[in-house]
Amino acid sequence: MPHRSQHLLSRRNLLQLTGATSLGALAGCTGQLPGSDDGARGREVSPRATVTAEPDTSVSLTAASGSIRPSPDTSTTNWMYEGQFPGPELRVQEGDVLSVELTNDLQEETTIHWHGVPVANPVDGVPNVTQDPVASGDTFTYTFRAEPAGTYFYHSHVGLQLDRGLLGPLIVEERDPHVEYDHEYVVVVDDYLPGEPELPSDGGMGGGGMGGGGGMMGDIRPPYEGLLINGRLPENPQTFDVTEGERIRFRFVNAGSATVFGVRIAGHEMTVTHADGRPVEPVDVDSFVFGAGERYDVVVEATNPGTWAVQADALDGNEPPASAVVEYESAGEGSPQRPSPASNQLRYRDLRAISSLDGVNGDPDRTFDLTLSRGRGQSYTWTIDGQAYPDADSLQIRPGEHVRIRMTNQSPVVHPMHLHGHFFQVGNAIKDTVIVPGHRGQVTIDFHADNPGRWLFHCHNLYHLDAGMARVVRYVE
Ligand SMILES: [Cu+2]
Repeated sequence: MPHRSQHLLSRRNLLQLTGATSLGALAGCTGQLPGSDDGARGREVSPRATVTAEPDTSVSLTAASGSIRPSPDTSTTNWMYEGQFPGPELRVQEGDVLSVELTNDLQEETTIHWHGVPVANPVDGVPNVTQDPVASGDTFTYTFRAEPAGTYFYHSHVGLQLDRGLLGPLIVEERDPHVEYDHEYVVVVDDYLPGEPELPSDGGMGGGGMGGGGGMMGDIRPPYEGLLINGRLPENPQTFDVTEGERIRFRFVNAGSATVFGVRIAGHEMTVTHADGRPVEPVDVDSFVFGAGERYDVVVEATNPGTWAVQADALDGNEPPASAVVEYESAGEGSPQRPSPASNQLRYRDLRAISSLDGVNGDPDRTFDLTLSRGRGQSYTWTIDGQAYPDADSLQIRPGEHVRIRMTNQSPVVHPMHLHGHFFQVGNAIKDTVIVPGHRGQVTIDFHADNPGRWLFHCHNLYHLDAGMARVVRYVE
């Protein structure tokens, strides 16, 4: 990271000088451990051991460079797993032990993170936090019990590799779904960046800036050349075949690196059944919005024969929407009908988890008040309470605690915040990634400290993460 020493200095100065915010934050920290700095004061709690049982499913994933063809006349070099983009769908039954041997055929180090799955800490895939990165030419085996059921995805957690194509869906099937459906499709929505991702250069407010607000606090969008559904540009859409009378489950994954998508299906209502893989009381909508790292499962009743577009618009970009097609058996030739404007969009407060999260009733044992903002100064940095990871204090918690994190977003752009290793309660939903709206948006999450280790808590906008918007949540005793 640039400006390491300067940064630490400025942070200390900030703590001394800007009483209000910092003191407020500390005061809100009930039961603050002695020394919230990364000193050696709290003794670290050992993580849960990784599973040693024989795997039910064993998979090999080789990360390597290759070429993709998102449309017939577009071809670029990408990084991917098993020569596929998105990577192979991994599908297991709830409770199964999954073993994945990663082989690194890239020229640089890599890891795999199992986004949303509360795995044991040593296999969480965060470089230099839970493991040494896997060097070029090396292998590393991730073994974990796949639970709870849900729609997840896996991706590299090194640098900007996710935006280079190192991602794929992970489906953990429930043994007893709370909704009925006849069959299902996985829909991976993504932003398409040919070539090597780069952090915006210093200043971060030059040409091409966008993101609502602009200026000092605005953001820059990577030079995306389109939006994808299952690796395909809109001129080359995938077709989902359906038969009248069927109920179809769509598992939507936002695998984008810097895009909030608004999703609609023309001619059909969607019944949202799962948020971030967790079952919710079914709620009918005509659209939903999701940030990088979020997932929604919906069930659609095929009662309106024809050819219809599945459409995902970038809310923060102006590329043509990512598209796929729902086509009834009976439909003739013809281009798909586009969806009507959204009139009944899903809101977080519509989400009610089917089963509640243990250990988060009543008052929290510990509360963190965290401010999300753009770093001061010239370099492109994003901060949590003025600190840019890795030059940032860990958030220390104790096993068994009910932990609350209150976030306030002092920037004009949204931050989809993701906690590794735990689900959290937000409103009446249980999720692992939540959008904190811009312009002083506030979101409070509660979780139960039931999975010891070091867990990254970060913005899932990959560029914000890479520019510092992360902290390690660390279990101490
Ligand atoms: Cu962010």
